[in-house]
Amino acid sequence: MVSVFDGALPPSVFGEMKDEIAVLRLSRPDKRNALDDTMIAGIEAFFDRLPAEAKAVLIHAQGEHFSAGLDLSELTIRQTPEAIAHSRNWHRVFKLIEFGQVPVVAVMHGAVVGGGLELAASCHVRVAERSVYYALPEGSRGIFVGGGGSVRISRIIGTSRMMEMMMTGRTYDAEQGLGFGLSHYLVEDGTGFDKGLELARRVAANAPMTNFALMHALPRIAESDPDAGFMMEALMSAVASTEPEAQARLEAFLAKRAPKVLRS
Ligand code: 1HE
Repeated sequence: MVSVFDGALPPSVFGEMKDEIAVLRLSRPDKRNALDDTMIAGIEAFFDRLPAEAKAVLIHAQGEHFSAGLDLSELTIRQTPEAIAHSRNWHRVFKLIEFGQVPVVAVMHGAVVGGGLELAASCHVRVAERSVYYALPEGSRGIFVGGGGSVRISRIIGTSRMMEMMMTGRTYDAEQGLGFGLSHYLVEDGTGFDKGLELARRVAANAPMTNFALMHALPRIAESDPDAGFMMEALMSAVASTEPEAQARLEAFLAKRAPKVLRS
């Protein structure tokens, strides 16, 4: 079957549709999915070409590791303006993930390191297989995060823990990462893709306006001053609840046609 992504992506990034879920696979296992400029451009092309029927995205990776981070061979002999442009390019592409059209689920395994963790942090729901470990080895490489990590990772685990992680070069395992929110789910090795797909399908079944509010309004409300935040929440809530989709769902519940919220 011809895919909307055919011919548009480099060999190191594979894209396919699984019904209404767009799946992106990091496919450079020989280099442990180290992210070079071509892969970053491939991720951008994938998000640029998301078909209208895509209701959620699933990102996962081929090989033993999710990603070894920035391709360090690209860091040799660069001038400062070029280095700034490189980081700003990652920012632009990862913003397509965080503030794009649809929610993104990441399935991680093995090393989730440096820029690989920055990529995962720009996704909305994260599943970790037990083999996962997290690190920010920038400190020991003499560099600094450049893919949005100082904003996104510090927001997830706190500035203090991120600082310590980078200063000492420590790694955290899957259980610890679950505790800090680096993943939302911890599953057995080999089961992450199925779990991620199940979650992506669940997210895709939400009312589109709810997903829009969660992706675009919630993070901004959380970072605004409380007074403006409460106002923005009231507006967003009014927009969502007056949508026909919301009205239909509320009516279904009141008519006892919708599922109850039960302990899982
Ligand atoms: C790479 C990279 C890379 C592997 N850039 N080529 N990231 C790091 O500091 C992590 C560096 N990588 C590692 O620590 C290890 O490769 C792993 C623990 C992830 C995997 O180990 P292993 O034994 O399975 O593989 P390997 O033999 O180390 O690597 C296989 C090949 O991938 C090898 O190339 P080959 O040509 O010799 O086969 C490695 O050189 C290559 N490779 N990782 C380039 N990262 C926007 S700013 C973000 C800043 C950062 O991300 S800093 C973190 C960088």
